[in-house]
Amino acid sequence: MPTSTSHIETAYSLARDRYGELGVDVDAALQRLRDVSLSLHCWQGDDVAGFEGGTTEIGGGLAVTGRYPGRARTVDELRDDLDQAYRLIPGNHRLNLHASYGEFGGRQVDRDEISIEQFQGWIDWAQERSLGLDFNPTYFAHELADDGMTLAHPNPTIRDFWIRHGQACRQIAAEMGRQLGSPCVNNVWIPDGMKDTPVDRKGPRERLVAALDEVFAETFASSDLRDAVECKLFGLGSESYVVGSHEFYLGYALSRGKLACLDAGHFHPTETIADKISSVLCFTPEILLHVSRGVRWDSDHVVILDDPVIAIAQELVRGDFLGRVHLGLDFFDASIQRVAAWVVGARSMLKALLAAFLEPIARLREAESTGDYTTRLVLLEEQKLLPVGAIWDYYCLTQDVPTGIAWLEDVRRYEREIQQARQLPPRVLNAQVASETSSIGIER
Ligand code: RNT
Ligand code: ZN
Repeated sequence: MPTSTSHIETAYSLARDRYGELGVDVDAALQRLRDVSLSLHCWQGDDVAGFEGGTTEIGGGLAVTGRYPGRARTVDELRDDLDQAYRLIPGNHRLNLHASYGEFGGRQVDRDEISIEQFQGWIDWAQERSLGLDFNPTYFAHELADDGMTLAHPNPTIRDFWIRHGQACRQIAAEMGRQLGSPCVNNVWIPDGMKDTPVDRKGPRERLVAALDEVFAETFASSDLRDAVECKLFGLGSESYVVGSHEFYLGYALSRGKLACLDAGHFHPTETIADKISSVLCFTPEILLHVSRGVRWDSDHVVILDDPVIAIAQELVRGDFLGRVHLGLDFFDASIQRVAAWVVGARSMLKALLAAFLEPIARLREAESTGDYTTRLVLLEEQKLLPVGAIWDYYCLTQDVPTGIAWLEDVRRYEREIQQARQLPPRVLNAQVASETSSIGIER
């Protein structure tokens, strides 16, 4: 049985007093949490398949594993699933679209030919819901990306194709930002790299600089568009060399006034991104984070409330960086309920931020600045078991989303009523239609 409202309110009031004793203003923390907007990635809903209708494998060194039934197969299904996810995540959040998720209407529109036409439906949909949109060119799952090179490709014809794709995406993204009145972050990630040790590390990087400069040649208002570039250490099939490495894109972003995108799964397996935030933000006004979870490799597991995520949230809050950091989620797990995956990931990120807003930061700072590292350590340990869960429940209550795990019931109902029919193979559906029609006397 779900916890009653009065229990939640009582627990909240006790918890608030407890935090108050440490000098923490809980109401102010909740106000700050309300202002946080995460960009929910569309690709968790359909295993990064998109709507181009081709049969090309995902490629690009990305891998989605699992066969949980009910994957969204159409734009409408994905929108239904997103609506369901947003209903269960407290706050107002954004949607992050990939270029392969346009409304192509069964037509073959190649990547270098896409335009706002295929995305106006998404903008209208977002407008109705007061959602901001973010965007990504799709440099994978395409025959011209099959050999593992796109913008850094040695063949100028292929390179130019991908440059045109990048340019088209910026036009679309800027128009999304303009119409929605909220800058659209357009994030460039390319898979380019090599499985085995290359002898020429320089050539592809020089080509990539030149190609990116062409992609970014057109100027757009920063109120409409923000460009980001995402680095990576390695991918499947690009284990030995990735053209767009961390140093490459950090240099590119800093020299060209772009946002560096730090993905939590794109560094050495034991390397976390929390410590990078305050360094990079010394030199650039804004960055993009892809909050993800690598398990042994860049596996894009669903985000949970683990130490790396807690550390990211602490850095964002302690450094007062939330106004300068765009927060995107990036994971794709096809082994569990896909709507639940979104909800768990988003709620965990928000929980981490709530915990960070609730830190007794004044006392921690004072201890540190006076060299009292003992008190700092004791306080940091103490705060781990403070009643943040009671504050979270109350936040969910006030935001009109289910508290505790009651949201899972909601997902299960949605799964039964909406997603289950998607599991039926066409033969079964046809047979069903046939039996229904024959029972009312219609000839097949
Ligand atoms: C790939 C990058 C990239 C993708 C999405 C689908 O390693 O993380 O952000 O996950 O573009
Ligand atoms: Zn990413």
